[in-house]
Amino acid sequence: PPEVLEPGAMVLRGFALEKAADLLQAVQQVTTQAPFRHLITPGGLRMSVAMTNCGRLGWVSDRSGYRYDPLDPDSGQPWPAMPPLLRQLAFDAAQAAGFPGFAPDACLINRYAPGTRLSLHQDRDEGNYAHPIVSVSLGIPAVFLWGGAQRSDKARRIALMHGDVVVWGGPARLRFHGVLPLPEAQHPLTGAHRINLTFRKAS
Ligand code: MD5
Ligand code: FE
Repeated sequence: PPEVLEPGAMVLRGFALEKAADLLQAVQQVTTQAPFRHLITPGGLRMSVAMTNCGRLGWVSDRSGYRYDPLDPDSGQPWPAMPPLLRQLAFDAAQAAGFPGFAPDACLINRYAPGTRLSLHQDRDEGNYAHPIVSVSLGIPAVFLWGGAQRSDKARRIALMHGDVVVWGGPARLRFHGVLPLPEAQHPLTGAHRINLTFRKAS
């Protein structure tokens, strides 16, 4: 049964488990076209999470700010198409969480190595906050920080394991959130990495 975090936000434990190996193979196809890279924040810091994208739009950051861009700035080429397996999983997870018809146009792929963290932030670069966000965790486990509407609100800690899917919609869509530094660990499918797929309708 889904774990409801608050209305609109739920954890679907193991929802991606049986497709995990195929999902990771599709990610590998994407990364041969658009390799993982460490983006620079508008403040000039190198992000510890390595990122790439697939789909019509990709999330990028540089000294000029954050944006969704149809072109990979490293290659000048469009991002690789979203593999149908990924698109379908996001659609199915959103539906299971009560958001039928989810049609993501952007899939951000985050790679965490031991020590990598994602500091508290909100996802505010999308055009319409009525669309949910679907997040798929693969590889070594992580502790997700789930805060409130204000950065200073106390954050809950949620363990996210290989195959877990979280859907963030409704009032939960704009919560502050982050990921604690990843521990040293090994997973048979990803080695010392956590891979997170974040599906969004960006425009
Ligand atoms: C991750 N990525 O585990 C997370 C999964 C990012 C990011 O946060 O921006 O790349 S997405 C988690 C998320 C998305 C939207 C809302 C909320 C959480 N939330 O309300 O907590 O790499
Ligand atoms: Fe986020």
